[in-house]
Amino acid sequence: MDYRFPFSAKGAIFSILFSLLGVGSILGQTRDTKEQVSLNYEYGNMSTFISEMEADYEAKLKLIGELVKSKNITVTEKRTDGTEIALEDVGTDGTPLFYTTLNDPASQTSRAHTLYDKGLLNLGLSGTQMEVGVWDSGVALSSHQEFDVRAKNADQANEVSLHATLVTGNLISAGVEPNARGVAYGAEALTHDWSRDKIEVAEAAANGLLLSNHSYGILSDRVPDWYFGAYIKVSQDWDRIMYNAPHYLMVTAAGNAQKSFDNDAPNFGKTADGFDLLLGFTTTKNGLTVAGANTEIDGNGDLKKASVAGYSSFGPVDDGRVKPDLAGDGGNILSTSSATNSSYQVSSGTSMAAPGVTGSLLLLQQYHEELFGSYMKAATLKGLALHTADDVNAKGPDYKMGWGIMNAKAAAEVLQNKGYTTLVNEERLSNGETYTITVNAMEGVPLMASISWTDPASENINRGELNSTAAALVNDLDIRITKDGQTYFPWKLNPAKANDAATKGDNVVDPFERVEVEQASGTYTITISHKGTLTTGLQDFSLIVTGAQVSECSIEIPSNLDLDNATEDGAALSWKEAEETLFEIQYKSVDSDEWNSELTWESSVELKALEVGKVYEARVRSICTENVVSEFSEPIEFEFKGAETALIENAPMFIPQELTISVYPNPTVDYLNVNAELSKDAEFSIVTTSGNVIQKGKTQGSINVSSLSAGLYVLVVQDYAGIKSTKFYKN
Ligand SMILES: [Ca+2]
Ligand SMILES: [Ca+2]
Ligand SMILES: [Ca+2]
Ligand SMILES: [Ca+2]
Repeated sequence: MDYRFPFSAKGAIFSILFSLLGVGSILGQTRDTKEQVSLNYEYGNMSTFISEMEADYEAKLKLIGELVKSKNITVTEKRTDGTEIALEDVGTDGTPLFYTTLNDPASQTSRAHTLYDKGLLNLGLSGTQMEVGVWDSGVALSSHQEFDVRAKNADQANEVSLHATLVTGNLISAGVEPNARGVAYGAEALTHDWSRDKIEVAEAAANGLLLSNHSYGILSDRVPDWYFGAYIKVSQDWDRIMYNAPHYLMVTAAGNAQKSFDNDAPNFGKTADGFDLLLGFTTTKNGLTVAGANTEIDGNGDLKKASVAGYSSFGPVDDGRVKPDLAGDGGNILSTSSATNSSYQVSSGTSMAAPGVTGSLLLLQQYHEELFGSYMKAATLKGLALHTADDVNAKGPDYKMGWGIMNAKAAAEVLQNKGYTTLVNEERLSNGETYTITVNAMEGVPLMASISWTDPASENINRGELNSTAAALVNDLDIRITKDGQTYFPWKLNPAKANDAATKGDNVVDPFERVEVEQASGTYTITISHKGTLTTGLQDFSLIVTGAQVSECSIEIPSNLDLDNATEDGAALSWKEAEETLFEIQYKSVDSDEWNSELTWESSVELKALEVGKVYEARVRSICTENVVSEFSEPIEFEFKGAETALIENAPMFIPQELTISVYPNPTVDYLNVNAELSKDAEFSIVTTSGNVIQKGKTQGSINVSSLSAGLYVLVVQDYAGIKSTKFYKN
């Protein structure tokens, strides 16, 4: 076989060596990694903007003072149901804008629990040493028993808030009370009150903050109707913060105004229908707006049922973008209360749905750093969440739950299979440029490609026009998939028919576009281009592709491992060759516990420095990416005697490779049938692409796989005739 580098092989070798040698990255968001995140930020832009916001904030304080005097307005209120309200902003038209906490009438729903130690994916993720920002009506009760020293009062606010404590607990509670364990239960929360929120976030983001949670919003019963769905100054400011700090993502609760009757002039339907209720920073282009849902998840982490919660505010925003972006469970969440250091409380609302999503996103950042040594850009993280959300109701997005229910398990699997069956690429488009890539579809699963980008803040904000359809989008990128003259378009929604199912076509409003090819087969071209002129000259974007055979690599256990020949200098071993596959050969003397390891793209290796008279064993495995590996083959044994070296006969490990297997149907749903001559002692195991055995037993041809969650697996069958593996897809 020729020595040749497959798909990005040099990088792969380097990173594989890196991880195999255990030089693994430092866990968590240490100072170094935070600096790394912010290394490429343009400090000038952010610090100028922070100064502007500081001046703006001082002016607002003055304005609020005058309003309070002249109109006898109450600045802060605490209602009997616990809702906290404060006058924090003034609109461009002079409207006082009150912030309100969003509780109203988790981890399972977002599938974050599958990422924990002993979870379905068993990734050991809990957010340890990761930081998440919380802005709320006050700071959390940092002395609560669930927080150890992990909840920090980060802006010296005096007000300890029940709401902030509930939100923070939902994010990081250790699980002293197991039913109240937070989604990222090892993470640190930097808690802040909502005054000066933009300024504080901008400073933290410039220093590497990745995520912040905002379970509050503008009070909906005190604004003119044109505010609903409008892209206003607040939306612009937050988009500018995210544009200047491209690793930072803001997560906001959609609001609980669905039944408020507060918008008398919605852009679709009647007031009572509940559409067009999004306000303020929930209408940003770059942030993630979370709806509340009621869900049912089964033991495999698969979504069984989902409906939008009765309180959750619907979109659309006036320019027709998909908002809210996605949904999480906000119903009856048990969390930390601020009453005492050991008290708890159940609450509901999009306030509780948002931290479930924020915490899951934090775990995905932690996972990405563990796998690849760096954090994702915010556009990549958001794109990943929207790409992998469980679609609900009609196919495609809608204005109630966006792209569907957050699925951290599916998102983690995309990262795990990167370079094998998925692509997660951070790219850049220059003005006038087109980006093209061809991919081979995996049979039996949909081919899906999406682009996500952090768009520059729009210069045009709404200052009072009711239901203005002017698009806030600045750089209009487009993704298409083509094959044999046929073009597949992305999803789009029509705000004039807000209750209708999504259609496919040219999307001119969203900074996230997803294209799907249902029965994909063969080679497809993915093209990314842009309309008009890129105002900034270039636009970074993140491309995610799933359901593709990115690498021809074989994830199967290498077969026919054998002793080729031996000389005085060493022994040569060989095995069956495979395309684009890196092999790891391990060998050791049988009286040693330490394996020696060698990596090669070839199907043979020469072992040197062997001691005459010693008995050695050797085994080999396939490596497709650093995270997609096969199990090791059964070892072979030989006594090294120079040219006289021979395999040790009757070694129980050496089995002639005569077993051939194939499986059907593939993809399968409930049963996988094995086509092979099997004895009654034949055994099987099912292995994830990252090498975890998740099911094993005896088989004589039919294996019940109904309990597996959807995804790619390797079936390993062992019988007297040998051991063979093949991959299959579970739908
Ligand atoms: Ca503050
Ligand atoms: Ca849908
Ligand atoms: Ca509107
Ligand atoms: Ca577009």
